[in-house]
Parts: sequence; structure tokens; C-alpha cells
Amino acid sequence: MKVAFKMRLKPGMKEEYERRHAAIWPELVELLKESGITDYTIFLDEDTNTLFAVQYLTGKSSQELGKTAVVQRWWKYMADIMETNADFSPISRPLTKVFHLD
Ligand code: RM4
Repeated sequence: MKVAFKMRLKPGMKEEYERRHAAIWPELVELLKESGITDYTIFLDEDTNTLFAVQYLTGKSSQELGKTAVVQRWWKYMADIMETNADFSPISRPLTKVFHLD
């Protein structure tokens, strides 16, 4: 099932966000794919610094992923350039699908 959610980037961090994701940790990629996440794209609305993530989900929910050490280490690594909760997880809101064309 395709899901989408939004997150927030701190102002002026577009290049750094791209740089870090271009060098995404292999162990994180492996975990995401093992968890059934594919076709994962993140877009940035530069007017509002809002990140829009779209992914195809076939496995366990992303909530479980958030409990893994790899994801928690990644979130802490990203916390200086993203809006986060107290536990360093990105402040994230699910988005509602309102149209789909196969
Ligand atoms: C994002 C955010 C998400 C993670 C991706 C790979 O910046 O940290 O939680 O799934 O990176």
C-alpha cells in the first residue's frame, strides 16, 4: 500500500539534507527494504521547508521501525537539521490520499 507523510526541515538545510541522504547508511537501506518499504521518495516544498515522503509499504508498520537501533541512530544524526520530537524522531504527520491514477 502506498503511504505518504510530511516532516519538517530546518531552514537552509536543503543541501545538507540531500548530502546526507545521498550517503544514506547501507544498514538503514537494508532495514527499510527488509521491512517491505520500497519506492521511497522524499520531496521538499522549499516555500515551507515541508518534506513530503511517499513510500510503498508491504511489511510491518513504520512505527515498529522507529524502535530499531539503526533508525533511532539515524534520527539522532538527522535531528540537527530537522524538526523533531523529544526522542529525536522527526515530527511527522500522515497525509490523506485524495486521488490516485493507476
Ligand atoms: C528521513 C527521515 C525518515 C527516514 C528517511 C530515510 O530524513 O529520517 O524517518 O526514513 O530519512
